[in-house]
Amino acid sequence: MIKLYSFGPAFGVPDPSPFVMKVDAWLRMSGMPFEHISNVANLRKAPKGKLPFIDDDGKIVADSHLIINYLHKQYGSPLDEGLSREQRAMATLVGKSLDEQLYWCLVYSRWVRPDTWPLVKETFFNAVPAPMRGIVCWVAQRRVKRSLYLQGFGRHSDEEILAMTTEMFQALSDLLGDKTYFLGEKPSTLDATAYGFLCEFILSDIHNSFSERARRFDNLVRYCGRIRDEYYAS
Ligand SMILES: N[C@@H](CCC(=O)N[C@@H](CS)C(=O)NCC(=O)O)C(=O)O
Repeated sequence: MIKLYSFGPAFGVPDPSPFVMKVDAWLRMSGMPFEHISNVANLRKAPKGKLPFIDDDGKIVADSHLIINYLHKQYGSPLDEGLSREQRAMATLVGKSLDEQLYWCLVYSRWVRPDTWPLVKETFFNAVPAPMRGIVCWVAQRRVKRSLYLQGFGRHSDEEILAMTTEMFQALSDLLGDKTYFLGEKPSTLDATAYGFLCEFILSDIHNSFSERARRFDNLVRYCGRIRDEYYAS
């Protein structure tokens, strides 16, 4: 059985990583059996130092995009069947803009904002022995802030990042419209990606101005609820 290496439930969702959630949703939507191997210590085993990665009977594949490509090639999937070349192209580009832009919005909203960082600290670092905890948290947050700065997002103001994030939600809401899934009545890989990200803002129990903005888009809220009910009921 496919083993999905993940962090494990946090913030009221099955995993705090949108990339783990993307692969998880893709596997569920494709009807492929899999099991989670959840532990933050998986990071130490991760071939690229990041989660998720999978172990498919000894074949290790890391990175959500490469995992999905591998699984699609290896086993096929009903997702994306019947899509036109234009739909596939659009889905690839939209999916990548979530991976490369909305991801940093999420990271900023959790790791930098003083209203959410205490929760993140408690969730990820409570197991660290008390005398070490302060320094471990400080180093971890500094590393994330440095990544944000090098990526470029860390140079924007809070207001600018919130506005950019809201633009992403608006674009997703407009693209979804009143359809059941982003490309029609059937789920596609783009839905696995979109759900992976949106559930982190909309269904998580994090309450900050970023998640509050996402929750203003009724069709996105209904979309997340629908996918959760359909694929995560048991
Ligand atoms: N491109 C990768 C990104 C994965 C990624 O950034 N994972 C984050 C969690 S959301 C991670 O493992 N971070 C740990 C670290 O950087 O130490 C993918 O699509 O899987």
